[in-house]
Amino acid sequence: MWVDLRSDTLTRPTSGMRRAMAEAEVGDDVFGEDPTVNRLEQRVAERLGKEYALFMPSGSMANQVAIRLYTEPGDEVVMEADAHPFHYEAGAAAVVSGVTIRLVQGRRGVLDPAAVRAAVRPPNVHHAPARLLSVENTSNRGGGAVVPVERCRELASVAHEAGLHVHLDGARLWNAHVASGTALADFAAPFDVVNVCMSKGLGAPVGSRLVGSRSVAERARRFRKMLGGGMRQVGVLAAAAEYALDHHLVRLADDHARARRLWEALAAAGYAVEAAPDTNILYFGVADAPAFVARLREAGVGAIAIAHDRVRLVTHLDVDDAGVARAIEVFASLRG
Ligand code: TLP
Repeated sequence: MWVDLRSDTLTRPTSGMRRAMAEAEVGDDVFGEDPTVNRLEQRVAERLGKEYALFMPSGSMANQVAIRLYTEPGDEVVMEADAHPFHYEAGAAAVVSGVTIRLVQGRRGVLDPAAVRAAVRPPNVHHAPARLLSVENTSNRGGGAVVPVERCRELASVAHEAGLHVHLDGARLWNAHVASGTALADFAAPFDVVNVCMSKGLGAPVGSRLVGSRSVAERARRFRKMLGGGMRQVGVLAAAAEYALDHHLVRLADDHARARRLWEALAAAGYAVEAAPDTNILYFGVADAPAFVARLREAGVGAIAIAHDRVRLVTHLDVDDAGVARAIEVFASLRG
């Protein structure tokens, strides 16, 4: 039995999802004529309480377009030290937008408003002017931590007062919503623009949405085209995302419960676990993470060494209770 806990991006479309994809009504989305895309855009926008939700091929492109929307070359973007656009987007902000990134240390990936205020420097000829704050909810490298809605509001208001726009990297906002009970629209409200991914916990094969006002979406549509993200009969992907919203949102609670079970078992077995997971991501420390991950793989468990001494596990749609039980056995045997 292979239990793949490397990422929630690994999920394969279920048979129901594949059927929805096969039956999707499609058109050319660059012409704005794909009915399934248009319907999904409206549904996601409504759920997030914004005017528009533009289909994006990936979360990385959504984040990069968000940065491009609010900056010019030579500007600065502020984000938490563990943020995805800094660590995992191939340096795109430097290339696509020509910006510098200012990192602010938070706790479990969650920023402190006072630290953000302190990081935004007053206008001065020596400085790259800060134009955008990017907030990640949940925080991936922060152990899937939920940024509570009050914190989101405080961060946005500090940034807005300082004249910055505010972006939410909500690749896993669905998890934050299910774990906290906070409405998606309440989470999204403080932000000028929001990225939500359908291809993580929700289990769609491809696609994210960039959500904001109609005028933001119109400008984003141009940058999406510029980056080669204008796609044609993309309704087959939108149908998968729509199916995911209908069938895979509430069940994220199962992933969270399984992550918790894993964390408890690892702690009981003496692993150096980090904080108990809020959602579906957990980390533990080990002396030689790549070697340990290789041993796990041999024993049938997929994990990622995200640093020389730190391992990540992620629960998702394709890992059930039996998978978690098996993983727990393997972890126990590698300790013994
Ligand atoms: N995260 C992936 C990897 O890139 C690390 C993963 O396995 O977790 N924002 C956040 C918070 C993300 O975690 C990710 C993907 C993205 C954006 C980018 O989404 P994609 O992979 O669609 O470009």
